[in-house]
Amino acid sequence: MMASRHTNAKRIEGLDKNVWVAFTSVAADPSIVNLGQGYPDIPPPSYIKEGLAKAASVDKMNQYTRGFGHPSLVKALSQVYGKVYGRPIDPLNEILVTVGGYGSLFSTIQALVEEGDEVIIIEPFFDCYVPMVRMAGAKPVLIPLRCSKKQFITSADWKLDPDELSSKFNSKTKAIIINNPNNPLGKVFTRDELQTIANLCIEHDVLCFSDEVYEWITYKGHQHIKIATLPEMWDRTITISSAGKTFSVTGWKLGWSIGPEHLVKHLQTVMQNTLYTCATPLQEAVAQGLLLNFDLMGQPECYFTSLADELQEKRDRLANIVQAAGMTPVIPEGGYFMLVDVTSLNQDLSHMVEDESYDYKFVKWMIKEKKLAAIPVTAFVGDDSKKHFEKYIRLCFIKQDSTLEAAGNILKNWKI
Ligand code: IK2
Repeated sequence: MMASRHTNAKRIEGLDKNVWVAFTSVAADPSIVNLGQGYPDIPPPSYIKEGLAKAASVDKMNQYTRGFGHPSLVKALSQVYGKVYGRPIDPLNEILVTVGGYGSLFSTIQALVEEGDEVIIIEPFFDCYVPMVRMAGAKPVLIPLRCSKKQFITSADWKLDPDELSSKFNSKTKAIIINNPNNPLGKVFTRDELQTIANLCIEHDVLCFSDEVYEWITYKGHQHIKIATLPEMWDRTITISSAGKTFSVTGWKLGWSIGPEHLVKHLQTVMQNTLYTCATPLQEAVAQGLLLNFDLMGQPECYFTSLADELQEKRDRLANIVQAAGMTPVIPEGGYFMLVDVTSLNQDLSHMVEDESYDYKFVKWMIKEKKLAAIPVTAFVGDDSKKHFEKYIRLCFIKQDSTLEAAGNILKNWKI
């Protein structure tokens, strides 16, 4: 065939592989127990579903709404986050509503990162950060969290080396992306850790993009702190969150970025020239859900905190199942994923010829032979760190007890 001149644009060169595209097709097979992609199989709160039905029954709610965020949603967000940040949030100028956490990350990076810039990303990272930085023409600069403990590991044992972090900042550094709580590790950054990052941002005049889609999901003894609330950080931080994660409705794909007007106005420029607006009834339903829980804040029924209470039991249950099967879990402080070290299983995969990391082979083998799906952890790191992460898989535990039990039965009978 003649070489076509219709090749891909350079900005997407080398970005064709994607872990979700590769591994989510298994979700369609009902014989597989799926602890892979991070979506709940527990029902979302009934008021959120009812709120959507009610919104869609009003004629005008089925038409376009304000581009940067439906008025009732940005108002509800400013109310909830005004309380969390301890400062008034201007609903029209300091918030952008867009398509999911993905859309928030994309509009942030497109709006503020320039060709030739460097962007620091902490490993393991949510996989889309690197391709989004590359699409903006910038260079991702990676730094790993490291763990020196061998037993009884929690996500708190994974730490940044402050000197190594400092060495990554230079005159080309435009931003650092943090994910707190972290996916896939579940790390919740302490105030001291955030202060170290903040000090470097201030010293080098660097922006911070803080992906906090799991902001409400932290377990007992751990507090989620917004880096934007540290001194001098509001003016240089965009904080990203997601309705999908907040209300267990990942299929709704609504997200928001919050930050100072002088930054958010550029995200709004990206929004008005790409997607323009998001689905009106979904925004109305999320607004009503936020207001309902705003009134309940501080009470046990508030979904912002009750979901974490429910998930803590599931986390502990999965950790016990994994340990009983002879594997080593990394107990997460937040989020709804657990890393599991599978080294001790000594699973021989030398018959699998593909040129892939051990974890990719392991997960493919486990799906086929054991009917259990997970996500390989090297999807969340750069090439240089693969060797440190290839014996880990990621399990998702926002699942019904029956799903966790089915996974437990597979793991219990592993050696048979
Ligand atoms: N940021 C992080 C850290 C996320 O985890 C997600 C959601 N994706 O998770 C799926 C998985 O890891 O299995 C996003 C951003 C994107 O959020 P949204 O779904 O609202 O676009």
